[in-house]
Order: sequence, then structure tokens, then C-alpha cells
Amino acid sequence: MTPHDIILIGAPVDSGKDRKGCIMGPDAYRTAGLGDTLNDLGHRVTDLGNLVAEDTDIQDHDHLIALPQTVGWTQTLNAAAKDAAAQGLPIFLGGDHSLALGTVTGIADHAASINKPLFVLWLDAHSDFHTPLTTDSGNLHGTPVAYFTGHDGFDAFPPVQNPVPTDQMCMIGLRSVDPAEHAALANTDMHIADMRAIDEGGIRAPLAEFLDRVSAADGLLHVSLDVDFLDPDIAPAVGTTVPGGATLREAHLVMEMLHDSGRVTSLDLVELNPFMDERGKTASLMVDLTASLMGRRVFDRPTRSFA
Ligand code: 6HN
Ligand code: MN
Ligand code: MN
Ligand code: MN
Repeated sequence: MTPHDIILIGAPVDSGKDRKGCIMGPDAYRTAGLGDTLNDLGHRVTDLGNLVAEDTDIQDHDHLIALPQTVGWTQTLNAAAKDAAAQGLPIFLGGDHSLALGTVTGIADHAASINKPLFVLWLDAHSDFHTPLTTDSGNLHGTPVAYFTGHDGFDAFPPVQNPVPTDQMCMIGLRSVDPAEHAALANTDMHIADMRAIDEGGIRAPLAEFLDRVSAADGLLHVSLDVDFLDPDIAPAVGTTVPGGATLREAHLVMEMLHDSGRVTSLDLVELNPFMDERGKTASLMVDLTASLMGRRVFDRPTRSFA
């Protein structure tokens, strides 16, 4: 297994929605042993600690929740992501999903600087494809994909320098898409495997097809893992649970395939709300999934048959 220089970046973003608690996410991952786990797999691990959002001059908005704070985080994380991607494999310890407004745009700027296409894998119950003009909840964690793919309505945010083309994106696990998001997605060539597709055909095929395209283009791959991608029975610590999510084995298979592809260059761990967890089980599961992504396995394949 190739050892990586892994850079842990605490992003305790809690401004992307009403319900509080994601501020505790980074420390929950540390408490669950993320750093040591990755170190034991043979990686070199640096923890940059928790970042603090920049101050902005933006005014509060009457519909959008905590707009100034989220714009500040976007600026901070854009710069941090650009920087870290040039030095190793950043893992952003969220924080809610609004952090991807900054992380993905920063990684996209890095990819452009080395002339490589950036691909994004979105593992989520939701498409997070609202704009500030279409969101009915006002929760900006529902908007990052529209922002970093270059859609209108984000006037308060820094202009996106290098939008990610939608055909370089794949969403897996969707089961809650609002009407405005549905209409907007229909106008894109985004690759989508919703839960029905996974029920019928399995989770392997759509991911394998996407990974083949990343390899063929010699692309960078950013993975954004929302806790609510997982079924709430195994991952209760998230404010936006939707029944019928990925099982433990489906999730590990995704991570194992991502590892085998050798393509992943950055990762978001988002939406963990430790206040809602059951004795740390969701935080520990997220650490285990990250371990699978970074090379933990029972046997090298093909496994020996014990029959
Ligand atoms: N997430 N579509 C809903 C909204 O409020 O816009 C849910 C968003 C969930 C956000 O998954 O990170
Ligand atoms: Mn999300
Ligand atoms: Mn979600
Ligand atoms: Mn909504």
C-alpha cells in the first residue's frame, strides 16, 4: 500500500443549518482515534488543529441562515484546501456540509494549477443542489454542489474560479431531493445512482463506471462523505437522517473500491453531530470507513477460500 502524507484539517463549521452540534465533529473524530488509525496503516499524519472562520463585512440575511459566517468559512477553507492539496492528502473534519463550498472550490483551484481535471464523488442522501435563490429552508449546507459547479445566485460568496463540470461528478445514495433541485439536476449531465438504482443493481457498478472515467482522464478525485449517506440505524448522529440509506457493507465496499482505484486525493467527512450520537458509534463508524478508504483490509484479494 502506498503511504500518503495525510493532513487532518478541523473544520468545525456549524453555520450551514439551524440545528447546532457539528462544531464538535472534529474533536469527535480525534476522540474516536482517526489520527492513530491512519498512522497504524502506515501513513504519515499531520493534524493542523481546528481552523477559525474569517470575519466578513457581509450583512445578515433575512432568509439565509448565518450567511456572513458561512461566507467566512468559504474563504478560510478555500485557502486551506488549496494549500493542503499541494502538500498531501487533506481530510477535512467537519463540520456541516456547507464546508464543501470552500473545500471543493479550493481543491478545484489546486487541480487547475497543476492542469488536471477534478472529479467529485458525492455520497449523500441529498443532492445539496439548491442555490440561495431556491432553498426553502435557508440552510446553506443544502447548496454546495450548485456553488462549486458554477450556478448563479451566490453573489455574497467569492466568485468560483474553477467550476467543476457536472459530468465530472457522481452522486450516490440519493433519497431526498427537493423539487427545485430535481428540476435543476434534470438540466445537467451529473451521474446519479439513487437508492432505487442501488437496490436494483448494486452499489458496485455505478462507482466502477465513475472510477474508470476518473482514471481514463488521469483526474484528481475529491470525495465528500455525508453521514446521512448511511442508514440511520448504523449512523444516528446527524440532523438530517433519511431512512433507507447505505448499509455497513455497501459503505465499506465503496471505500474499499475507492482505495483500490488509487485515485482519491482529498476527502470531506461532514454532518457528524456528536450531540446526537449513541456512545460514539457514528464517529467510530466514520473512522472505520476512512480506514477502509485509506487501505485497511482483511486479506489481499483474491481472498483464499476456507471452504
Ligand atoms: N445536507 N434539501 C434540504 C434543504 O434544507 O435544503 C436538506 C439539505 C441537507 C443538506 O445533506 O448536507
Ligand atoms: Mn450533504
Ligand atoms: Mn445529506
Ligand atoms: Mn429544501
